[in-house]
Amino acid sequence: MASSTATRDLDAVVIGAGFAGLYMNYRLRETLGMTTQVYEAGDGVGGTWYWNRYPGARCDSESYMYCFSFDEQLMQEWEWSGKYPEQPEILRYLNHVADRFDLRRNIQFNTRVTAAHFDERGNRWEIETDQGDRVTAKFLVTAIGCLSSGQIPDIPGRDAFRGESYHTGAWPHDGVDFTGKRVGVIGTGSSGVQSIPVIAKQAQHLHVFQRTAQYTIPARHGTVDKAFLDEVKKDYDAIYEKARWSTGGLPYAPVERSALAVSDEERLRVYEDAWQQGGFKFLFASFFDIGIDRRANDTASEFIRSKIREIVKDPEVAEKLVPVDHPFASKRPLIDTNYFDTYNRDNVTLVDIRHAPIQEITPTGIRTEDGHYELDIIVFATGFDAMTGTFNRIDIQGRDGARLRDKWAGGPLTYLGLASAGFPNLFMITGPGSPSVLSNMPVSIEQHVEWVSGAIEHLRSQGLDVMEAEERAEQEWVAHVNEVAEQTMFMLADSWYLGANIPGKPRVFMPYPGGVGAYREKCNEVTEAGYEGFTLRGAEVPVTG
Ligand code: NA7
Repeated sequence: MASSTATRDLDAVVIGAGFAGLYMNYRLRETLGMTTQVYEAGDGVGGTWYWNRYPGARCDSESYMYCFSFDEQLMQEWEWSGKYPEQPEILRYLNHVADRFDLRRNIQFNTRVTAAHFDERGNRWEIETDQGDRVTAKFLVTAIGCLSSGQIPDIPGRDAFRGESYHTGAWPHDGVDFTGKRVGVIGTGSSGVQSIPVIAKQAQHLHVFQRTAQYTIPARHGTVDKAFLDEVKKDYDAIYEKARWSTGGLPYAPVERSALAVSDEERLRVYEDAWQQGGFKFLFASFFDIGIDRRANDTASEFIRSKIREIVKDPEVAEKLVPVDHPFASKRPLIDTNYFDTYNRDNVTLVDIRHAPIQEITPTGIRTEDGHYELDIIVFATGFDAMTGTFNRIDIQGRDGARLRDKWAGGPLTYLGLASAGFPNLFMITGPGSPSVLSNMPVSIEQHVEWVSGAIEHLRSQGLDVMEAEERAEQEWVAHVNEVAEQTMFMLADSWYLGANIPGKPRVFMPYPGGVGAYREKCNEVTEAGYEGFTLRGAEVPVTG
């Protein structure tokens, strides 16, 4: 970092103003009374929900669970309109939270943190932004999201296209008018599966360029059942508490039956019932072993395949849509509304780019090995450099000038996804190595924010200044994450969980797949043991936790 002409010395800097950054700001400023500066790249709060404004964008967690639980009144007052929260409504919710707790006054928008270097002499982070800010802070908290660095594949001719092109994760605020347009969507992950049915209704013709066929479960989205919501609100704390100790951060009762221990008829009945309920319940409320036993998984995968063949009328198109190269839930499970049905429309064509890959983007469309498709608009629903991409875009240097991106060159190394050895007083909200993307995010975010504010409070109460993950604890945690991942379906697909969507990215499973309940227990044990695995020290004297 250039010569130290920092203008402001703060207690804490938070990067990002999505769910995580907003709540971290609240805890640091209001609970701990610290001078805090939040930097946010967008011109408003919302994070993921600020950027991902593509048609059909919504969350796959049911709305009553996709919110904060830290304030009883906030929980009671907010009314969701749909079973699943749609992007505009989530953004309204987060703006409401920002207003309600007056959180904007120390957020600087339109500002990206470009560098953060730890100065060992003063035990402070020196932080720079693209707007020329230079500040120092005792604590640095990354609330940068797990899916915030969009990736547009490096297809030859990419910049030659003369029509309009958009990435789903950087969607224009005024929307895109597809009326009368020939549209191509590349990608059939969550963003593709959500947007394709909506775009199809507007476009003159839609070509979907599919590399990997997907399993997706109907959402059964609709207006929210008011009577159900009223019941939830009577018992909200208990419901949320159940989610905190669950696997995925949702309050569904754990199932104990195995898909292999029931008759064929019973299994079909359970799947059919779960399919009708829709959403993540198909995974969490059918059989416990779908995610961990290949033979159990085969029964679920086969059930979904049969549904695809039933829904899609043209058998040739149906076969292209049937996933055969990976088991269900080895990639992020998808939740859709009318996705497979969309391929019954006359104005929708599925282009199988697994067998005839894209060769180039031309000024007027996309050329694959079997032809040229004339297009007016290309939508890149091609995903993100997940979990580590946004860290790598910031020049983070810890002790001895060591760079985080160098340390993570072979895959992210963290202790609990909260901290990384060599980077004192840097805390990560839902960092790699924590349940994060495998969970209902607000539940994981609240747990992390509260853990971090508890740790900072502990330091303060002990008259200590610095907290740093120990290398041994970090190595053991990373080994544990891998060991748990090996027992799941996750290792059997090329997914962004493994970094497989980014050419050259090391193939390492990044989130913690042991469940939010087990993870919370581990974090609590660490705290109760005096922050075991962390070194806590004052300006000079180390205290090993
Ligand atoms: P995803 O889930 O990473 O999906 C990206 C899609 O784009 C997926 O179908 C990819 O195919 C496809 N893709 C990526 N690169 C290419 C290239 N080079 N050529 C053709 N097709 C490509 O991103 P989403 O935005 O949909 O979802 C991200 C998460 O947001 C989601 O999981 C939720 O957690 C919310 P592939 O499957 O790799 O063959």
